[in-house]
Amino acid sequence: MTDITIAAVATPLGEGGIGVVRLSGPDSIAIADTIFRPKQGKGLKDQESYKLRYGKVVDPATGRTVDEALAVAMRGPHSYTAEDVVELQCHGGVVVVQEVLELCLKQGATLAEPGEFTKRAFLNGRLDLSQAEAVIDIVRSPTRLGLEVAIDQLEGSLSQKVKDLQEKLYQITVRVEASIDFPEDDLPDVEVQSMEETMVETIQEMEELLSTADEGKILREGLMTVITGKPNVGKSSLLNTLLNENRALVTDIPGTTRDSIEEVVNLRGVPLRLIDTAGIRESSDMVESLGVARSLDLLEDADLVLHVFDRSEPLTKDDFAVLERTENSKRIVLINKVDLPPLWDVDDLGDLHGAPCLEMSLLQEGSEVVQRLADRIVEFVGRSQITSSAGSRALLTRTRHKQALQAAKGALEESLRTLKQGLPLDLIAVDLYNALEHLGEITGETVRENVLDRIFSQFCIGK
Ligand SMILES: Nc1nc2c(ncn2[C@@H]2O[C@H](COP(=O)(O)OP(=O)(O)OP(=O)(O)O)[C@@H](O)[C@H]2O)c(=O)[nH]1
Ligand SMILES: [Mg+2]
Repeated sequence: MTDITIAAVATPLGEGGIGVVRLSGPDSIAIADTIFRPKQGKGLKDQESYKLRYGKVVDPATGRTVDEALAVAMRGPHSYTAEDVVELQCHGGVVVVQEVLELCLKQGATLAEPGEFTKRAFLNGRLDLSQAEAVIDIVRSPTRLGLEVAIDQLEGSLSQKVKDLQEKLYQITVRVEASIDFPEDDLPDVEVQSMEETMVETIQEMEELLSTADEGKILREGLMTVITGKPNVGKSSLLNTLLNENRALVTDIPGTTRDSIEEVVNLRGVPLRLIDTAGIRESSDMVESLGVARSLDLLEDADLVLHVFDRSEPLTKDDFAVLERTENSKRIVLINKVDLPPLWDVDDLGDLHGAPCLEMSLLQEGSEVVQRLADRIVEFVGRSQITSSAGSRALLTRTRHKQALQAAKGALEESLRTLKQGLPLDLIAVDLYNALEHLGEITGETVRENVLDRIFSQFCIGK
């Protein structure tokens, strides 16, 4: 455990009912006692854990009252970080919480880095890494379903599944180690066969868990859905229709949207991170070309592309240029403005490689379009699978988990091959240890410092 005591504002910056300043570390109670004067009774040092005290926060240098507040001490290991923690609940104003925080820093606390409280909970063994990651997922969850998955992960659904896999690998490793001293030929066939069976079974279980990765990622982050097309086809109208509000400017002037606009919509339980972008065309206008460049970047990262066309205007090379860009993406083709006389039909778009195609009039249909599009999107992500599974089984929610599990599976497959070839058992043991190490990356047993830093730097300060 560290001897540095950290402090941070734990609530969002702004006006609110309360604002919480949080301390964690060996001196948190002593530091709090230098600035908190309880109305009655003794300082926090002589108070029971978890007991809320009413009093004032006072600058010890000047005797000036900074705020009235409630204070609570939570002694380690029974606290969020497993260290001594104090929370000062002040009035929720920008200046007041900042002043209370500065007093804590003057009295010897160090400003916490993003996610440092949760990182300490992990380093002190109160949470494993996948559980610590779930904390940030709870804070950021885009929908209720996403929240359920995050809560399950915090409660250990993924950790338990990984532990089960580790246990199986340990069992095989123990048997391999025990047989290493035997000459090759003496290893009974039944023993080899039974090891093989356990390996095959474990590989299958790993595959099952791997198959949850897409679904887990969508629930955690939302499906990154980029609306694209040349200018003036109705992209912003589509965003507004899906949101059911006038979020983006809609005009009949091509090039209205300059910068991308992102909003989250919940489409029958599927969280969509819906991004309206600048219409793509060659432009001499500097701002517009910057917007177009951003649109193209977003297309690269999209999980799903909604490509909008205007059937009342002739197809141009801009339409086909975008089509070419999205050739390798999952895309849905939306042919808009069918209330106007048509100038082309869908065959003119050429081979769409099986992309679903929908004709619509955003001007006339409104909510009906939403229903039809929702059907297609839900089909696309296979939501029946999502609702039935979320909340009841372990899901891989991050690319990090997926990569580690893939590596573990690869190592285990290698050891199976080695066993089948009748090669020396110590070779098998090496691969098994590799597989165990990769599994340990998910729960954080074997993870490197720089990976930890990367994970926790995504958190907010005070979490
Ligand atoms: N007749 C008709 N007009 C539509 C329809 N959908 C959108 N429009 C009109 O088309 C024009 C352009 O719509 P926007 O939603 O701003 O188009 P955009 O693709 O976002 O355009 P940029 O931001 O310039 O790229 C507006 O005048 C809309 O009212 C439709 O289904 N039928
Ligand atoms: Mg627009």
